[in-house]
Amino acid sequence: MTTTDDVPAVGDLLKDSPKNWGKWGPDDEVGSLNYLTADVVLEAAKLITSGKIFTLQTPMADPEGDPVWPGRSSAERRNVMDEGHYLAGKGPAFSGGAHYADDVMTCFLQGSTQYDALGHVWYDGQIWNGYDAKTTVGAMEKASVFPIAQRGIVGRAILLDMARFRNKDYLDKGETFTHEDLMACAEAQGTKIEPRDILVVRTGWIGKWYKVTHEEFFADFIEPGLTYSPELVQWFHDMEIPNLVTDTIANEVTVDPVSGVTLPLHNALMRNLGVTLTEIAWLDDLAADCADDKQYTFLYAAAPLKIMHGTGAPVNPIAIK
Ligand code: UVW
Repeated sequence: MTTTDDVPAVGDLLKDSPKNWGKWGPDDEVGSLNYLTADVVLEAAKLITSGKIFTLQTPMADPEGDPVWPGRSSAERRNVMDEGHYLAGKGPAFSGGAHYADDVMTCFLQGSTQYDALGHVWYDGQIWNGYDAKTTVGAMEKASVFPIAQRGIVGRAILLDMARFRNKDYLDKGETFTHEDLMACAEAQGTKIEPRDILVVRTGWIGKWYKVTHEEFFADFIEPGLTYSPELVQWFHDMEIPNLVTDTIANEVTVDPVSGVTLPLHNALMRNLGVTLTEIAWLDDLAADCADDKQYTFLYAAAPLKIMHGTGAPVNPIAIK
């Protein structure tokens, strides 16, 4: 089956791709996060030597706009109570006279630094672990972000600064790299990707959002990122990678330049292997520090919001050195 004369259906592209369905039981909803065992957490804790912490969330509800996928809109926050209400005589009267401010926010759950639910993207009528795609109708009944949020994510992470590795402030539109490039980047940084590492990949792309006009950012929109190959997917499988964190909106080059398929790694990694995807991370401060102290591995901790039935949830991950 093909979607056009030239572009294969994603199911055809991935027909021989490995799957972890059933590996953690028929009811699993957190996938490769199962690799982050207590032993992995204890090993990661040994990387804390200086007490430096970095928060990896990109600001939300920026009045200038948030970097979101085309078609989504920025988070909007507005006050529903503040001193203005009291000045207008409309603030609630508390005994003792206290005043307060309150606000409300509307946002895409995929529209900020976020964890994707494992059921966020699929093909051929099945989501992660083989659940029926009809379980997404109305509200995600299976593989929503909630079980990921309940579990939390803690492990050893490695920053792979692809932008610095390629001597750029940020990678070009549509610029690709492979797992072999990630390994070369790690080597150039004087470190090595270990099995079960959380991969934190910096392209500089979200940093670019703050350096160029929004028109320029979105013109001919195609993000840089990892690009699909059977070898790359097998490498993620063999390395038991639990989580891919990037400073791009969708974790991979927007369209695979070889097959023409859009976002094939969402399916190959997330749907089939259960790799959790974390997008729109703020990595520039962490990267500057890693370049300075040469410590590219650290303890990574993240707890997305416990949004029931969510396709994703905002998160402010923390890297601790
Ligand atoms: C899409 O759903 C297009 O991508 P993301 O995983 O970034 O939300």
